[in-house]
Amino acid sequence: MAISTRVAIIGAGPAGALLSHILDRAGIDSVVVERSSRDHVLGRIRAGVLEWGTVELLREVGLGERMDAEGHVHAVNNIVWSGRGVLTLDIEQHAGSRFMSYGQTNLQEDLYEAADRRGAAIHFEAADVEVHDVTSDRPWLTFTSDGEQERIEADYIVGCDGFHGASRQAIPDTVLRTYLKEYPFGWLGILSETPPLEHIVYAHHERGFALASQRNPRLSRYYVQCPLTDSIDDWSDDRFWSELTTRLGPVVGPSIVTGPSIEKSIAPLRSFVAEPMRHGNLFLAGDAAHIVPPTGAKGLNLAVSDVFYLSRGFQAHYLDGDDHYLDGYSDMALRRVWGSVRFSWWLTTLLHRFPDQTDFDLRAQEAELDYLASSTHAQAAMAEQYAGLPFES
Ligand code: RFL
Ligand code: PHB
Repeated sequence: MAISTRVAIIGAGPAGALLSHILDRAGIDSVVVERSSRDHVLGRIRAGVLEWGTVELLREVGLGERMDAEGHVHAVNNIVWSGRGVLTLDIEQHAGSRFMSYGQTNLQEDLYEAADRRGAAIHFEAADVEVHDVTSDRPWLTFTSDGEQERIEADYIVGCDGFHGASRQAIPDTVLRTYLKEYPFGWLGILSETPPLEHIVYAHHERGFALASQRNPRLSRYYVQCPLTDSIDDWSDDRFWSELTTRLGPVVGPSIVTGPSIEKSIAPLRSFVAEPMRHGNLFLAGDAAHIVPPTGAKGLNLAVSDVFYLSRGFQAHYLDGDDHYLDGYSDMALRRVWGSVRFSWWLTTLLHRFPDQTDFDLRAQEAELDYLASSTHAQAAMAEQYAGLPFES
């Protein structure tokens, strides 16, 4: 027996779970298939910074309560380099909006709790997901659950299955254009149950990039740039703290409260875009269509803006018989995607140490940072992009 629904969603990460949540509020039924177990998805430590547009959207769809109680609202972030003082970038002053520290893990918990409350159809541990007939009026997908093959028929299929998912592969090579840039380093990230610094601090240092971030008043998140060949076994806690405090420099470094790490992982950095984000009745959203290096804190926010555009399109289609948002989805989403891709690439290039970098390149980076410190125009441009470009109407 096939399951029948309006929108079949592949992947229950933030993009897929949020899309099914918003559609449900609009009375549009959907079914979600997720490859991993619920605990596995909830155990992933990822993003931590929400743009204000993301915060407002989450509030609007009834997901704001815990976020507002536990999230930390910031008006500024800090940048340090060359052992100089701290550049405080006033995002609120320049861009007119603030941003929030709230872990993706917490948002994912909020999404699953909301899904439980409404009895949402999420099939976890769905193996071998394949999509079929995406250019027909009734595309369908198959998956295996407990050894049984299942089939879902839908009006639309949405691939929210991340960078390594199955949905993008269903778009023929003759249609799909991809753009990839891989950076020659990764980020080693740790979580520690220690009080964080008050503000987020980005550091450019000749030994490499570092970042001090946070999850809540008792939980800190820190990153250092490392070679891709490193493994977490190369990084004892002592080595990590020593490297982090050195890179944060003499003004900020001594303020770090160290303690045992409770999570440690290395992530590669890449920029990737797949165009178009629609083929027939298959749509792509979030990391399934694009990846940014985490330096600009944009990945989760882009997943949310894709879902905003797409859910608006489905509502216009089902409630008003109007397809112009669905038809414009790929172009509209990609305009915002490329804005964030460009910003994330720029900030990554500005703040990291590249293996083949010459002394000239290093001084040019420092000169650009000095310019940022001295020019309110440069600060305004950075603040506007960090705060997040507006959603198109
Ligand atoms: P996800 O979260 O990867 O979820 C995809 C889901 O699809 C499932 N899946 C499949 N399901 C069924 N069949 C298949 N064949 C499947 N293949 C995969 C997966 O199990 C998974 O559950 O994608 P989504 O929903 O698009 O969300 C994107 C965000 O997770 C990602 O962009 C951010 O985490 C990126 N990111 C950050 N973004 C921000 O906006 N602000 C930040 O501060 C920020 N920091 C970060 C980050 C990512 C990082 N890493 C680990 C790359 C920091 C780091 C270190
Ligand atoms: C995080 O808190 O995980 C974080 C913060 C800022 C970034 C990237 C990640 O740019």
